[in-house]
Amino acid sequence: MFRSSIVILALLCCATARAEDSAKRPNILFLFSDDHAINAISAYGSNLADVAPTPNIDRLAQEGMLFRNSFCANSICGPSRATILTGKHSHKNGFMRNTGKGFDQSQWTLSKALHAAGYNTAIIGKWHLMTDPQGFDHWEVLPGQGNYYNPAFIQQDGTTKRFDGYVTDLITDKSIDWLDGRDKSKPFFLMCQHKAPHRTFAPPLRHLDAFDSVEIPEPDTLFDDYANRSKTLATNEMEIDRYMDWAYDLKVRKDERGDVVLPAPDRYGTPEYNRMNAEQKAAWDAHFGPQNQAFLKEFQEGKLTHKDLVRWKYRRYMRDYLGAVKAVDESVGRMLKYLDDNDLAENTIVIYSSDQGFYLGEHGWYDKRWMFEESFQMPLIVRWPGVTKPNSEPEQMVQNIDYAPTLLEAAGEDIPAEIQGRSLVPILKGEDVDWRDSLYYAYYELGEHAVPQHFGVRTDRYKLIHFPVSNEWNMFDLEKDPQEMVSIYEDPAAKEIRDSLTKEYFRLREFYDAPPLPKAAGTN
Ligand code: SGN
Ligand code: CA
Repeated sequence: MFRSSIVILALLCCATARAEDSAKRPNILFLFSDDHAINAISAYGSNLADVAPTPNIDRLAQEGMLFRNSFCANSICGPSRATILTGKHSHKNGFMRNTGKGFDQSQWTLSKALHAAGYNTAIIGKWHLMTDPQGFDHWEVLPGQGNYYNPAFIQQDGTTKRFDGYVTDLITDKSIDWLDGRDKSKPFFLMCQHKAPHRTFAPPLRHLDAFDSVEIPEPDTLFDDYANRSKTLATNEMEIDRYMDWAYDLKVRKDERGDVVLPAPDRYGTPEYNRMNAEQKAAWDAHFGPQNQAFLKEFQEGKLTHKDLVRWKYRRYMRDYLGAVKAVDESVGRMLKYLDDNDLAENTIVIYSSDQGFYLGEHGWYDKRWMFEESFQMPLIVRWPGVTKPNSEPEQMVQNIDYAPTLLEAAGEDIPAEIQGRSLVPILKGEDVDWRDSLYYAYYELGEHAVPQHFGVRTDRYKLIHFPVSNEWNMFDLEKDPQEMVSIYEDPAAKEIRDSLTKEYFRLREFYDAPPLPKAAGTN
């Protein structure tokens, strides 16, 4: 009897010690959006951000650390998410493009590792990796790209259920509900992942007119002529001018147009509008109807020059995009408030990021994919109370391969040797750390938006981009030419830096064990 009491006591002590340990392990709240450019986050500072502040994301930056030199490994949705989950470049996790067989769930992932380490894990919102999520106690995800209005969510039992409302609000409600009902004996890892502000850039009804009366500044490169760089820049299909769809992106429906024939394209119809209920349609029509009529009249009367037309599209695009961002920012505010109200803020790491950057008219574009700064950059803000110095901005170049090892170390777990990224924990702690001085980039998609496969290296000052199919190289001095308008690859004065960057590019390809490059066109 006496002996068994001792055993029980010892077991209890052990369990208590473990419970205390796990109480100390930080919760992780991963707030993620889709296609949110840093130029649309006021904490990062830009002309645009001045007219469209993001106070809640900014609060996170003021209370935490904002990474100015944060980049993705492959600027496209599924691949970025696969990299975050695995800590590896696309060629190592197998998810190289959005199309294909889907994410290989037999491999190591951050969610499985944190789950095994005793975390209560969940993912809610956009997933986009095709195979069902694994390593999550709870998941509820959008099918594919998902919808903005009255969206469907795939349930864990495999069924799909449609919910009334606006997608960003629903993802937030569901995230808060999960936090409320979670297993409170464990630390949590919640990935709250928005669809917004992804194409079709649909704002919530409450923000339809939020930017109607502000002057939206225009990027210097809106009318880029694509000279002095790879010839593939001019053959892409992501220009606002030629590739924004009238109904789908620009919200000018066919049934509103009468006999007005707009310049192509006009491919998609109006999927979001068709999902709305009568009340939602009425609010949408009340907002867009009169504006569209005024525009169509001017257009029909021949009052708009080609540049006027591009500017009109740009403004419509930006108002809608920024309206969608405003709701994401409100979501961040609600999530932070939940942590405050529930005494969770102190022991929770909060991260704000997005799968890649996005063109907000720079180079005349929307969409992402290119290794140019606007889409290569990824927002990254981390608040870890007691660890990150408030309002700090580290210099180091970081990449989404670093997220998984960072969160593992934060959770007190070992980092598997196969992981290619590095833990950011020393940087978060403000320690002096011997860090990488170059990043590797690889883009593999073929098809939509006609951006060619390309690969490259970036240092703190220079960038080298390799287009193997057209057998071209571009190089930029980011200090002298931050908008990347003139390649200096052929410039004899840049020979030394070109040689060292080329060497570094091939070194990195070897270091990350990259697969062979695609062949030049016309060769086999
Ligand atoms: C969709 C969009 C594209 C976008 C890709 C990838 N077309 O296919 O414009 O580049 O997603 O975006 S759409 O007609 O379906 O809107 S990603 O963020 O998922 O990678
Ligand atoms: Ca994306």
